[in-house]
Amino acid sequence: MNNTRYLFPNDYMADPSAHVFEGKIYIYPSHDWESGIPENDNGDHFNMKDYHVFSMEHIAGEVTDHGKVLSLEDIPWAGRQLWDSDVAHKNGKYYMYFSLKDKTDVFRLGVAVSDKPYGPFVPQDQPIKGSYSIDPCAFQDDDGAYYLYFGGIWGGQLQFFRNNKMVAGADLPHFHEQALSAKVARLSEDMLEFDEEPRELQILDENGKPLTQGDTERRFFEASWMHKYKGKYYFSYSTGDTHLLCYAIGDNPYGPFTYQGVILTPVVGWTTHHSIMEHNGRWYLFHHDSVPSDGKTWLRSMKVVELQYNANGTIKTIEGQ
Ligand code: FUB
Repeated sequence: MNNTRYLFPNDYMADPSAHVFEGKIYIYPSHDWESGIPENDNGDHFNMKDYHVFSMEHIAGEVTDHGKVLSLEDIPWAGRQLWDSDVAHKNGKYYMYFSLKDKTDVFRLGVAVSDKPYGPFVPQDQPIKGSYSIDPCAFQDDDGAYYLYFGGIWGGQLQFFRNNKMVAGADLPHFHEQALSAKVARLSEDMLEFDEEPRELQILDENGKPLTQGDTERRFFEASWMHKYKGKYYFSYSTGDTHLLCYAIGDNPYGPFTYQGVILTPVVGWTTHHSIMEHNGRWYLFHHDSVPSDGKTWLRSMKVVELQYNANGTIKTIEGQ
């Protein structure tokens, strides 16, 4: 498969997180809809209220919609906006991690549990203790340990936190200051809590210096994803207002990571968000764009395209348009 393929033309789905579970490809996207809320920098127009799960037998296969698997009204601590999610598998159970504003309009990370990869998922009564911001990615290392990566600036609210606490008056760093970055925490054995205080994930430039806030074409904005290729850890993310999917490579799940380049150039639509998955020895980039909705950035459609590596382990850039 070389060409980009839209996965589900019947409805708007974004932020696809893809995994192989029980021999099938499962996709966990956000569910976009026309809520009529005007666009703003806080992302209020992304007013999602439920999640669906999709599966396919192989990458070119028919896509099955397993229907609604978790809804806002089933989550006791819910305020509004179900943003990006991801799913992990451990000891026969499936754990869906999701981004949601609580009743005070602060983004937290929730977890919901199922016996099946296709749900339905039953939410915990409270968000994950100590969690904040958006875009969880659950990564399992070869020793079985799981790590949760998360964070997003602007509407994702990361700029209001320092050292894992909300700080009155905290905001984005200045142009020459170190950029805010994603957070990473190992998950507890039962997958329901952080097993440690979230750590700052450092992304370094070619001179070993942390990226700065003014370096908008390389610094972290949102959409964390982690995958492993030939023993190296690849942290990929969106640069948000410059609309790139980029990646950085490290030697362990915590980093530091060194910036490498662009995976995907800008797509149609403001946001860009992805996951990377191997299936039958080939690698794939799942992502979204707003072509089918004629550029409406809050109505996105999920896609898949093959991803290729160079011999030195760098990723070949894919054109978004
Ligand atoms: O889908 C809502 C938000 O848009 C996601 O959480 C962000 O990463 C961006 O894709």
